[in-house]
Amino acid sequence: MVAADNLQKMPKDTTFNLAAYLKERQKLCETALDKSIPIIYPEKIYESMRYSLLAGGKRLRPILCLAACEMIGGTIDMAMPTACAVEMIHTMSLIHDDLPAMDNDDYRRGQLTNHKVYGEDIAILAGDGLLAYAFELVAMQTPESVARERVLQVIARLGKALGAAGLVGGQVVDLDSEGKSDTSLETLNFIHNHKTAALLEAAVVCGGMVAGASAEDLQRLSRYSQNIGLAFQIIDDILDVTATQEQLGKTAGKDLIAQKVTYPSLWGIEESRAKAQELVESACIELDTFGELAQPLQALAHFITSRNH
Ligand code: GRG
Repeated sequence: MVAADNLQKMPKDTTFNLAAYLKERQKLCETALDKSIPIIYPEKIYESMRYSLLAGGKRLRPILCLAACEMIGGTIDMAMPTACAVEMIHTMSLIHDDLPAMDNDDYRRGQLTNHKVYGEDIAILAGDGLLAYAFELVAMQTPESVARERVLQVIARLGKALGAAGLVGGQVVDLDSEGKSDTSLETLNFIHNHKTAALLEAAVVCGGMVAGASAEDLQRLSRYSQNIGLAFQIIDDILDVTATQEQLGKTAGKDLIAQKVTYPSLWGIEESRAKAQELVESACIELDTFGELAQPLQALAHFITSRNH
């Protein structure tokens, strides 16, 4: 959930109430996610999937997906299955990232990691289950008002964002770079453009696709989200050194322990913050052409740099 002190740092906007917007959207997403996975036999796997999926989290990706769809002229109903799918994919990537074979973390979203509660075998399968179900959800539950061709485009875009050309590729290079103090800025950008920005981009672009955005508008959405994706990661790196475990809901200071090169380790904290701010400004400019309709996505971009968890 969004901390009030965080929102006070947001640029003043007399017409758009981001705090109220986030609260309402988070609630909508929580309800849809809760309904999406009932517990049936074999209960253990559904419980494990729900344990991580419903553990809180900012729900930034589904909220971005819904906002992009609405900006282009679509409805929440049209985008909700895609929004939930993106959150399921994000959650599965967190479950697998936390495994002993990867980041080996004990805490996530303020609670014990999935494998600490259910064991490694079930945690791997819970991630697999969420990933598979995400695609089924988009294919089967996107309403008829969305042309099937668009649904196909969304499925393809999500697949591309996750595989070796996206999250998986970014994670591989990230694992390779552990303990290497000579990691270049180019490699660091590769890692985060793939590991973090790719899914944020897919969330936004797929939201636009569902609503039938033109190729030109999809390009704008893509540039907007690449910029906020990198800004998001820069802030994530800063928080890793400045925030507490309670604020983060996961172990703080992990990058230092893993001897990872990060944006603050290359540029320092103040310059990193300034770069993140620049990226957010560039992201917002991409959407100026949509006028007032762009307010939610522009406010969400600013939220990324002002967050404290
Ligand atoms: C996708 C097939 C497939 C495999 C996963 C493990 C892996 C491959 C990739 C790692 C991806 C990863 C963990 C990226 C980090 C992204 C990131 C900055 C997460 C934190 O996001 P927040 O702050 O978290 O939005 P909440 O909990 O608020 O949702």
